[in-house]
Amino acid sequence: MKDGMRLVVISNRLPVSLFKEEEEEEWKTRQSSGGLVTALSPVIKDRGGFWIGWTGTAREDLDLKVLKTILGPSSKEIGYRLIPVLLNQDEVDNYYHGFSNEIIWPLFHDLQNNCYFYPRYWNAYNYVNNIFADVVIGHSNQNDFLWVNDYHLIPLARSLKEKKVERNCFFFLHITFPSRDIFLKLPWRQELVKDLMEYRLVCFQTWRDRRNFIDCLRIFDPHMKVQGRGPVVTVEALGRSTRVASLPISIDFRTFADIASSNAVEAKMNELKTSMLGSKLLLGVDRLDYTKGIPQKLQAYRTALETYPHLREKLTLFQLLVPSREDVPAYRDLKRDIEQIISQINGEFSTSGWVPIRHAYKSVPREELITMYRTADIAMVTSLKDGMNLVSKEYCACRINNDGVLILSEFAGSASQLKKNALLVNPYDRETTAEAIDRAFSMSEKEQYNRMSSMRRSIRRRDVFWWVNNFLRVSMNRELHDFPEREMAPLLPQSRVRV
Ligand code: ADQ
Repeated sequence: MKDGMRLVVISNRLPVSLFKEEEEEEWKTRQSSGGLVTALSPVIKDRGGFWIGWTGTAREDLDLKVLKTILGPSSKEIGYRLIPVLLNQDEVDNYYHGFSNEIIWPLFHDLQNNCYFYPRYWNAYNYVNNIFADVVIGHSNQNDFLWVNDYHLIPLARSLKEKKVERNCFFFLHITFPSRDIFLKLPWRQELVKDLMEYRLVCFQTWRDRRNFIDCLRIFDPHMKVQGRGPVVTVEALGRSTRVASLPISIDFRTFADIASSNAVEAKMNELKTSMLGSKLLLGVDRLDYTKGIPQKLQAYRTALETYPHLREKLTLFQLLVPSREDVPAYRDLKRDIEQIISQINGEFSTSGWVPIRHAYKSVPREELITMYRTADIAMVTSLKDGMNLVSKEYCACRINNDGVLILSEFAGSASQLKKNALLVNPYDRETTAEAIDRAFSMSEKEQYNRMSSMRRSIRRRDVFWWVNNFLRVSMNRELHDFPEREMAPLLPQSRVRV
């Protein structure tokens, strides 16, 4: 390990969540789903390192001795250490449900009507970032590479600085950065851009996000300077200088493709195909979130069934929904709306032998998900806005025969990479989205092959390891091989669980 540098990932949540079975006392852990975990886990696992994050449960509900005994074996099982941050119920309500999920998440996805700009949320956001800073200080040293992830932790570098602690902090924003007209609605807008400038690198998913950030900075510092060209530039603004980059996240392409070609998946795929009784499969896989455009997808499918009657009984929509943020009212409302639309469409179009929409509301094991990707003739992503969207890339990775069609929202970050070969749609435009469904349904094998093989090449070349390598390179001129392989990162002597 060069210079004793360790890879430390910091994010709101640890990559495992704690849960209890109904009527059972014993805590268990489950690996979390979600883009960030999917993307980073293979990397830390293979290269050593540790992960700092909140346990996902309020500390009032946790027995701390038990917590240590759960996280120890979990760390061993997943191959890297998990360092918990403990938050009480009030902090969870105001920092997580409040500032993160009711301000930044909707605002950055252009849905300002879903925002509640309560000052107590802002105070809790800063307070909790201070708690994270204390845990970081207790477990890391000056040599470590601190990779801070996402919008929950924007003030972390500033918190460390205020505590007069020097750390190498680099930031990646997984969600989009909004245009200035939207961003300016935030009461704490200047504070947030200043906080981002405290990192040595601020990295976005796409050029568009980076351009939006630089546009916002310009409002607060008209004399700002941008030096350089290409994916990484140096920005001098607000009395600080930092590098600002865009680097699209990706997936572990090879693992997805390998599992997709396994005998087990092949067998399950055949079973699933038989159960489709000759109908083609149109697949949706989304976290149940109002940014994913799920009602829009269902309505476009309804329009397709109305406008193109030959699709009836010949194209079935399977919508997989992973439960998410169930404590937030907007998410509960969305679930209800989706169920209503599904039952209306099924009521309207079902025949004695066919139900147009099947759906499942659960997180499914990876092999099952990959079986769905392999079986689906068409995958459809209709995000109203999305930082990247890993589902679109996972679907392509699993199409090992270079067939299948991807219908992709032009508002997903992955559209900038896949726009030539996916069928791009504006999910607000129901008629043209329905037309894309019909076009995908009738696309020739040759066209499918040409489009899919090209998308797969691009995703294979720029997989998650490419993403991590480039992030390390632009951050500190490091490569993945500068970090140890397959070895648990040693903890510092002063390390302890902060209780
Ligand atoms: P997310 O909003 O969570 O991520 P996305 O990129 O689509 O969105 O990732 C979702 C992940 O969950 C995928 O890896 C998918 O396989 C998995 N998943 C979805 N439904 C599932 C189910 N029912 N069962 C099991 N797994 C399921 C955020 C940003 C995105 C960005 C990622 C990564 O909002 O824009 O792409 O981070 O940076």
